[in-house]
Amino acid sequence: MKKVLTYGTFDLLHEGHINLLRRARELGDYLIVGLSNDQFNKIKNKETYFPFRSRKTILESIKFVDCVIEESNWEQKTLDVQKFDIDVFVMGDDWTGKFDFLKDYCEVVYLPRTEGISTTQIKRDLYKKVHA
Ligand code: C2G
Repeated sequence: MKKVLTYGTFDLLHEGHINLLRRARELGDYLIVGLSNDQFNKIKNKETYFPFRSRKTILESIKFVDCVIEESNWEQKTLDVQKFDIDVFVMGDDWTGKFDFLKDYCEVVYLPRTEGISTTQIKRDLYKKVHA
């Protein structure tokens, strides 16, 4: 079984996230998602609308996702790749090059981001609507 691993915050889930998860899953037979917990999002300077528990429930309901694990630090990836016997590590190409150190353990694939959508954009657009 070819196992794929990716990480993210996946707040205010949108089509860009789904496109990433679908393409990641298509690179293998089983997709594990390392979901950033609330403490790690503070380290990433990311304010989330939904707490970890809700974001986990939402992710687990997606047909492309087979398992959700917790992401709590920058250092866990190498361990996770070995622990879960990962064949392919996938991230959006805004991360190109950042995780090449994992090439010693598995294939590393950076997929083109979906243009024109982001959680930040959603928040900005909603703010404008409410304050127009
Ligand atoms: N993404 C995408 N297209 C978008 C928005 C996001 O392909 N329009 C991808 C990102 O490149 C990432 C994944 O969806 O691979 C999740 O995005 P975020 O939740 O923003 O994740 P991020 O904050 O980049 O966290 O250790 C890695 C980090 O946890 C990644």
